[in-house]
Amino acid sequence: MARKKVALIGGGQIGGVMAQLFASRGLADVVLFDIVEGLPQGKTLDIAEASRIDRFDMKLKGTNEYKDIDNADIVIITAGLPRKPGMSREDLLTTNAKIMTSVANGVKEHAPNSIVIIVSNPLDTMVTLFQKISGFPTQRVIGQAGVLDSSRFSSFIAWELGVSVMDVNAMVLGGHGDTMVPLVRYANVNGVPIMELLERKYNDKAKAQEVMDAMVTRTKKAGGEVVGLLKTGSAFYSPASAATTMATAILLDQRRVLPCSVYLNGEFGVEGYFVGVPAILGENGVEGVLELSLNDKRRRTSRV
Ligand code: A3D
Repeated sequence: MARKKVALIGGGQIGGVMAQLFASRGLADVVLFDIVEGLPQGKTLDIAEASRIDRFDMKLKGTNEYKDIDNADIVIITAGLPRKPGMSREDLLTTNAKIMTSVANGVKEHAPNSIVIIVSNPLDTMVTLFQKISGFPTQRVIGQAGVLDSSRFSSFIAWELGVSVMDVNAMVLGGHGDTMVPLVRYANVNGVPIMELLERKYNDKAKAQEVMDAMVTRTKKAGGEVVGLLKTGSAFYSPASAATTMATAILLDQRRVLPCSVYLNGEFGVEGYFVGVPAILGENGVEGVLELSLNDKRRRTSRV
């Protein structure tokens, strides 16, 4: 079987971590593209020089030329400015829309059959813009947000209950920002509803609700919490893990159910928008959408 090729557009913080994850996990050969000369070349050389230590032989190439992404199976886009303290994701719109326009044209020309995962913010707008400019079939255009937001929500639940995060299942749907919707009713520890566990822990319904509300609020503001601490940029380890997990599901045709921003064709009663919903990811990209019932408030806030 031929090796798979992943092209990472944007060799900044998230792009660099992803390059290391793909190579060290033996998932695919990696091309790291950036407009800054030397940056992707330096990062890929640095990662490749750890190959003996981490025991991988995937090829890594840093480049400033689109021709090097030719025939990539998967393209992951992180090109664009990240937030600084005090900025909303929407503040990035004007600059990142220009960047996304040039990236979409480059990907359309050089990797026209690829499946594309977008991470650049503001996420939902960037996904829509990429699809419009590239004209790619919507099945092959996917936004990363829900995998990270769900992991954050699951982590807060695990820390609160003192259980392994591996046994926590919690999903966040909707947009990546104020409109995200952590699904409290469906959150569970190996099938046991979280609210039931919180009520047992505190022996007080009101207190349990207060604790859950605080975790929901922290999840919605989790990106900003990291920005406030780092001061120079936004989260990058966890977004890199999230996008790599989505790409892995596609590369290995795992049909994993992951919350992602995907184009809806009537699912959840929505037609023609990219929305964060549970999607089945496999070798063709979006293989399906899992529908679930939401109450009216959740429907309105998430546009689902
Ligand atoms: P950063 O470390 O600044 O990397 C961005 C890279 O993009 C830089 O190296 C730039 O040189 C490069 N770049 C700029 N213009 C172009 C271009 N035209 N073509 C190719 N590369 C270009 O940022 P980062 O890696 O921390 O974040 C990247 C993006 O992801 C930002 O927009 C963040 O807001 C976003 N982000 C999204 C999430 C989600 O969960 C959706 C989480 C964290 C960050």
